Amino acid sequence: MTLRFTTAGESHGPGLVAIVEGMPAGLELDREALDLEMARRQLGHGRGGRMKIESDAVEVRSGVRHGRTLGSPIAVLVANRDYPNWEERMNPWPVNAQVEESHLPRPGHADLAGALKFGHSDVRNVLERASARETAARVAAGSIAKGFLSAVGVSVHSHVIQIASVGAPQRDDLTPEDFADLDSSPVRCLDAAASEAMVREIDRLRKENESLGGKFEVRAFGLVPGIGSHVSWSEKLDGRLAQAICSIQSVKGVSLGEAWEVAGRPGSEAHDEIFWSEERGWYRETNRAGGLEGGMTNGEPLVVQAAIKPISTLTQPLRSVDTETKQPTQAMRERTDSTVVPAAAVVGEAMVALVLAAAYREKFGGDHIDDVLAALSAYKERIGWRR
Ligand code: EPS
Repeated sequence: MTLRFTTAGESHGPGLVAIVEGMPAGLELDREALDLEMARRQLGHGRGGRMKIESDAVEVRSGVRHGRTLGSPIAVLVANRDYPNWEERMNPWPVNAQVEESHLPRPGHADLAGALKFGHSDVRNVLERASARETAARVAAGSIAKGFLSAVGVSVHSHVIQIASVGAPQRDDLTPEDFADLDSSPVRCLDAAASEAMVREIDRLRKENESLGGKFEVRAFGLVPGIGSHVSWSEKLDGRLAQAICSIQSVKGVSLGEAWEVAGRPGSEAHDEIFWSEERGWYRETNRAGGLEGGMTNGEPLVVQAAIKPISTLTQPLRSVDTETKQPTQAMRERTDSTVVPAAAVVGEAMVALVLAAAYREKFGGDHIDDVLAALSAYKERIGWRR
């Protein structure tokens, strides 16, 4: 048994859909927790006007009854409240109106390659799906994965570690409790001084018609060793996490543990020495590997970082070419966000949760959540895992 999910939906269409397949039956889902995840993705200094329109809520259409999963596919809907303003332009059916096409692709966006590939003269047919609005559906799916992970003792958290050139100090000692009040930070950064500097930088660059990128980190706690596998490339958890994170709109780089730092260090300072004690069982005193060795979890917290490029919709557009006339022009100018790094961090949590939940489903199987818990408990017993 694995866990699969897919999303559907355009940014200004009627709404978004996610289907999550492979959850065990009997898992209790918390409706408020689902809606809280959706709201967390909408936070963050630097969002644009659209977030004042949307107020995302998950509507469960199947797979759950009276708060518990049935073991059948779970379908969720997230409405686009902006749709009534776009009903002519985005109607699934023909309309009695002249709908203007967009021919001005943005550098850095899917616009040009997507229009060429799919044969669209209107680049809106590409940008509507490429839009990061789709991540609302991922967070809906991820919130279900988080519900499953919580039952197996795993929690997933994120924080922003850089916006534009403003970085936060690196912390190695984080625990789940450190993330408790993080959503009250306007940029979801754990360091108060860096947080203020990030807000100032967003305001400064926004006035200069610039967009901003940055970095976020996702950490997962409570993992047992041996999730993922060393035996086949497609089962290696490192690769699965990298794919999931890099599939998030605007993410251009991913690092697992201290990847970029250890590349420059001697081997003796690159790894995490192995210890065992009666009280703790297996443990490490460092976590340079970010909880991953040989494509598997090693029982230490998972640490994943992502680099995000600045949004490609600019209020002072870059040079482009009109796809119809082939004349030089400026890229399209649209309502947009200045930065999405705080929101992307929440999306990163969802993607990590979905990858981890899938790997747990593969390892422990089970049709009912109690089967999963029994298999997990037997495994912990066999390997002598004491955490
Ligand atoms: C997005 C552009 C903006 C963002 C949107 C992603 O939307 P609009 O074009 O309607 O102003 O607000 O993100 C969301 C709607 C969301 O829910 O995250 C883009 O082009 O990627």
